Amino acid sequence: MSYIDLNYKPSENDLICRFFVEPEGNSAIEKACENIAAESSIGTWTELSTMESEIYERLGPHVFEIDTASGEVLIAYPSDLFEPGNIPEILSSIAGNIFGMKAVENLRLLDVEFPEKLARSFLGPRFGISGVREVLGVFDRPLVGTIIKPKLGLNSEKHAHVAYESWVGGCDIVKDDENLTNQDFNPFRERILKTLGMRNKAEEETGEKKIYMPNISAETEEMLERAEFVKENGGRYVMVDIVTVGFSALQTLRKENLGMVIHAHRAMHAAFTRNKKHGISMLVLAKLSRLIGVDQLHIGTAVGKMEGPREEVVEIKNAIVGDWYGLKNTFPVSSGGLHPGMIPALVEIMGEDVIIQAGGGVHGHSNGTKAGAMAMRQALNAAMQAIPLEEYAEKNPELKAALDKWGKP
Ligand code: CAP
Ligand code: MG
Repeated sequence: MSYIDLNYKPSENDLICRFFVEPEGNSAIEKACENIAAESSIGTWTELSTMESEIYERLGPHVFEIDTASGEVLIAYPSDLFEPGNIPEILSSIAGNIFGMKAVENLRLLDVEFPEKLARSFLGPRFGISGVREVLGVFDRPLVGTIIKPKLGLNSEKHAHVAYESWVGGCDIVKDDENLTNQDFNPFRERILKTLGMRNKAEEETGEKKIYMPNISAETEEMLERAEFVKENGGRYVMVDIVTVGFSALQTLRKENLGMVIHAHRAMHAAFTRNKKHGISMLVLAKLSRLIGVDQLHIGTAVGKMEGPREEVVEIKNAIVGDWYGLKNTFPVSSGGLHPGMIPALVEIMGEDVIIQAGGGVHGHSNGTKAGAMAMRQALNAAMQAIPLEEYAEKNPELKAALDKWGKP
């Protein structure tokens, strides 16, 4: 029973995977493809006395394209193989055992095209870009955010104060760092109360809506309790480390539908997205995140400290903002190694529908957090008016100090 059929034309009900396949040793790519198709669906390493031709016909995938030069392979899977609404099951099929098979030297899941029926079995984002903009009342520019730094160590009082300085300096959004949750030096519930109090103060003083994104990442039940606490105390957002909490926990959080914006941090993604020959692409992770229903997702910057070339970041952006079976879109977040000098390049790459976050690029400003936040907003104002930063800095000393310290890319 072969799974290779180069004449097969996928149906609209098929789920289609694009893989990069490097067979083991000198074995033929076709042999690797047979193993991948079998192990990711109905078969195993050997013929089965229990296999029925009806099962093979009904649920067997089709390897319908093999590019031996590039190693790219397309496999169409009957959607009946997959449980609607169940990300863990889908991944245990198309992104499970196959990565460990000896039949492949390297294997990378590059992209997945979901059939409409399967895609619609997920909730998708509750807010999407337009919903987030409604919450903030900002419609005509990128949003500017910061991450409280140092990553860990500030007590809740100081955390709230740094957040206040960031907001009054001009940040729309302040978030916890990905590894700040409920440590003794900064207990979660204490931090929430103090920081939301400072958010309210900053809103009164600036007349602008301000957002605090507390990191609720934890064991699932605890995570839901923390989300409830945030909501009870006037929070509008939660932040979650989607890879380390897991897809099942993320689906539970989205199903709870607490009415708060879900900001997705992707810490640990690079353990499997970075190697261009083995693992799972960030594009796939981004599509899964939108299906499950995150409203905002870190997708890279192309210009900052994290790896991820421009074309990859733009491809991911297009995948989470584009039309997709009527699912709401997900707000792209660019963060990591950014400072005011990088904003024009970032806006040119990402357009207006982007959330720009800088941690060190705000709190590392020579005149402190408030000046750093001011410099970010000044750089954004300049970029939106297509005024060169150096010219804009002549009348904006905070931006000038940032350019003096970090320059432009
Ligand atoms: C950025 C950040 C974010 C990264 C995550 C950090 O801080 O808070 O977690 O942006 O990377 O901890 O590095 P800086 P990505 O602004 O000081 O770099 O967005 O690529 O997932
Ligand atoms: Mg961080």
